[in-house]
Amino acid sequence: MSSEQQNIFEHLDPEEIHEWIQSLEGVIQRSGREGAKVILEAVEQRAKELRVLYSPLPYSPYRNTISQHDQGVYPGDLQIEERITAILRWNALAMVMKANKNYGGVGGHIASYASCAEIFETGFNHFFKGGKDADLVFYQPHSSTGIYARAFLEGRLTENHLNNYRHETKEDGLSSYCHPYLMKDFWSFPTGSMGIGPLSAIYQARFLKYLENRNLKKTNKRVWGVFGDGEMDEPESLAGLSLASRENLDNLTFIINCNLQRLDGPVRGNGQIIQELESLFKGAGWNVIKVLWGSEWDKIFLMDKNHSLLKRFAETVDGAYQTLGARDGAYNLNNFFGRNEEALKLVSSMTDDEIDKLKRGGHDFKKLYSAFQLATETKGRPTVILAKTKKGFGMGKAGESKMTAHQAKELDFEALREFRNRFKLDIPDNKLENLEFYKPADESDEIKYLKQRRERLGGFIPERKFLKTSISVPKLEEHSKFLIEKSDREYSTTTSVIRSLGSILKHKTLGPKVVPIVADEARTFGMANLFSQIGIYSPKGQLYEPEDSTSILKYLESKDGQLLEEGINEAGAIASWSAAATSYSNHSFPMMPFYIFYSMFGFQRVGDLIWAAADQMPRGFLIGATAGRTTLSGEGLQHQDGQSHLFASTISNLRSYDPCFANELAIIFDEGMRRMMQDQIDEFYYLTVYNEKYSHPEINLSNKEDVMKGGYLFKDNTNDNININLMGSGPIFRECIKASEILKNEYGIGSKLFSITSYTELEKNCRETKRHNLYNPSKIKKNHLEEILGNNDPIIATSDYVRAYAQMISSYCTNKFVPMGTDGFGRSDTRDNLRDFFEIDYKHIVIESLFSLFEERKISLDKLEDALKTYQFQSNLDHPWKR
Ligand SMILES: Cc1ncc(C[n+]2csc(CCOP(=O)(O)OP(=O)(O)O)c2C)c(N)n1
Repeated sequence: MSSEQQNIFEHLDPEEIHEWIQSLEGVIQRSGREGAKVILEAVEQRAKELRVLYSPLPYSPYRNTISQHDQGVYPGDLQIEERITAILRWNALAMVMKANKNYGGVGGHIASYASCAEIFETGFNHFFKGGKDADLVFYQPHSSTGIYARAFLEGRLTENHLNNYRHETKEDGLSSYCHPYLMKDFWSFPTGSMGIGPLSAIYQARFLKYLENRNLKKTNKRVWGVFGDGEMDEPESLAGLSLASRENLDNLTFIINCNLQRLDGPVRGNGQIIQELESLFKGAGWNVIKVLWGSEWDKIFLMDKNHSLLKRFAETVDGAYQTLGARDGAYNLNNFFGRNEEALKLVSSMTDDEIDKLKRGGHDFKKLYSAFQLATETKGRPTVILAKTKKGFGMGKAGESKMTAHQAKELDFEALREFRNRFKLDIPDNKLENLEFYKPADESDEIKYLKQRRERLGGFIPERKFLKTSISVPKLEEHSKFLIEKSDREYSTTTSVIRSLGSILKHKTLGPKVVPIVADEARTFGMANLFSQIGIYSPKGQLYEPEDSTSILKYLESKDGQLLEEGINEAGAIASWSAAATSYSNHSFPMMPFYIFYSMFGFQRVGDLIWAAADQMPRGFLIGATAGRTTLSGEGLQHQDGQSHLFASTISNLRSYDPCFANELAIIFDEGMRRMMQDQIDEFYYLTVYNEKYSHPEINLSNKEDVMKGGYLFKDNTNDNININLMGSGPIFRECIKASEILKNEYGIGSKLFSITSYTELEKNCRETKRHNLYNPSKIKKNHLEEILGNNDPIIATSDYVRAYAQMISSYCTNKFVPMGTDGFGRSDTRDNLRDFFEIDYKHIVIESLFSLFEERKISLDKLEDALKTYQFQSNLDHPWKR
């Protein structure tokens, strides 16, 4: 209450306030709480209309959303579940301690899982479905040990596995966090990089609805995401919240493990993260369920007629809650209850020990169960459960609620004994000291119960298991027919790939599998015709008449629309792409996403999301359009991409290409589709396409293999005297063609012209050959570069990307190698001016060629100096990358 409000409040007639409260209580007696709610909502609405209430508090009191009265009966066996959880806690802890003891320094965390063991066990025993229609669960990464510990009890992992936690180069090694690439049968979603899990979970839930609304596949799957409260600071964690409610994703539940701590300390020392998150999620339209206090608090709440507890909760900030959590009952009595006389009276009959045992809601199965249950029953919107927990719960002095909890990797023997006693574990001292894993016999109640529960829910999770389904791909001549019909028409590679996509979309079996995705750039890339052809996905259909309704290219939104228009949201678009690209593994239902974006706003902008997608072994196309530092002529520094290929080259299951001509592009597109969809190879594709228009040669399938390997001999312009090799990728290859003619006509120098479709793929081939030769010196092979070269003349290699791109292949041949590139900040100008500025145009290719031949003593200094005069280079200026 502000001081102004306080002042008004003090001057109101207390009797009047009392009467209002009494009449509310009367309504509750007569019409129940639901009736009272309806009346209050009507009053609130009127108050808003009269501008009396215009910004009611965006959060509710600091207590459980579900009252004890509404909680329902717990359907599980609490005692057994508690015993199982205790065993899991122990094995998870022992795993980390052992790993650090045995092979030191590999890290691992104890405190995170300690805080969310009950959250996971509620899910595993009662909600997370397994089997054919398994739910998609995102696991808080630092809790992976608890998930391994469970799989150990289930008999899916052995003691050997647990002994090799974080020993990932070993065959039985368990990965630090949830990494599908490293444990292909186990994990499905990587969550190690904070923020990516929440965003991905939302788009996975949305993709399930997309499949259903397009009548492709109906499932009963739900998406669950367990995330840390600290993780919610990441912009990506929050980026998809409004989409989730806008699209009514009632198949989605987040459980935020609010242990009020992150790595360095409290999440919001001076605030209340739970209230903050409640406002955020509520504002975004989510159903919010708070699980703050355990069952031991129920009786105290019942006695608290004047809400003294709520008052104390409201005035206690997270930093204080953490301290209270770390201290004993006596401290809590004095420093929490003791600060309010009424509150103190409520616990007057309790001992310090009883006060110490007052649990937070996130450690109470009954409270958690009712929240999970309500989440599954909520229709029309997603639910977030804000579960208040304690970081390092059970770690005692070694970590419970301590500032240093996150980094704690061991407990001393005394602390281990305390831990054992607290959780009533049947582990003798010697086994405790040796950190022996504990597994009850198969016929024990615990193991039987745990297995029964999983059986009832369909099977074990996490498990990455899917049916392999091959989708046939039409012949190249069918989907890119326009390339076979000879035409001198000039068009860009962007137009070319969109035309191929258009044909694929019409294909009977593959067409419906395509998921075109844009981030508000469809018109930029000439895809506006797709709006009406395949429709824009919108679960609400189209509730308005579009402005262009009379046009055949009208903006058409529909429930079964195919195109995903993600808005100006590259992070969301890539998460959406990942969901479609992993449909083959998550739903045994392959789809082929095709996300086209400004290449500058791809890897650079959302590189970590692409990295996480790669971890999931996606299948699909990423199309970096308006590519190149100089080919995108007008947009300037933040738009002109000269580096994405370098980022792309670091991802091993990504095949990236930078073709110049439409025929090369069609070959790559065709081969990519065939390999991913038909042959089901775990790789994905990044293709850069440009907006420069020029004519393209006819398709020549004899080059197909070389195109895929990264380059081929485009034209042999050599003579019997002096020669050079000119290599180029993307539209800059055309500068090489021009340079080749000038070298021939004006300087009598011959050249071999190599169209490089991918320096990255070429480098991979060379790298592999090099390794083969290293281990097989008697069976030396030539790499693809040497095979196509067949000479030892100098190589001038260029592209519309930074020099390092072409340079990747420089060490794999003995030829003198001169890389050229567009290093430096981009800027707006015409293409010609930019290529001149970045010193990659035909003139600079000519001069670099002459210079390297001069260095090889094949041409004279006079000839070189004449050429320098001809072109009048601005050698007095700084290098372009410094300007
Ligand atoms: C993008 C990113 N930044 C930083 C980290 C390092 N990191 C790992 S855990 C952690 C704190 C997590 O806190 P919270 O989400 O509250 O989880 P808790 O362990 O407290 O349950 C941080 C900063 C990371 N993994 N990813």
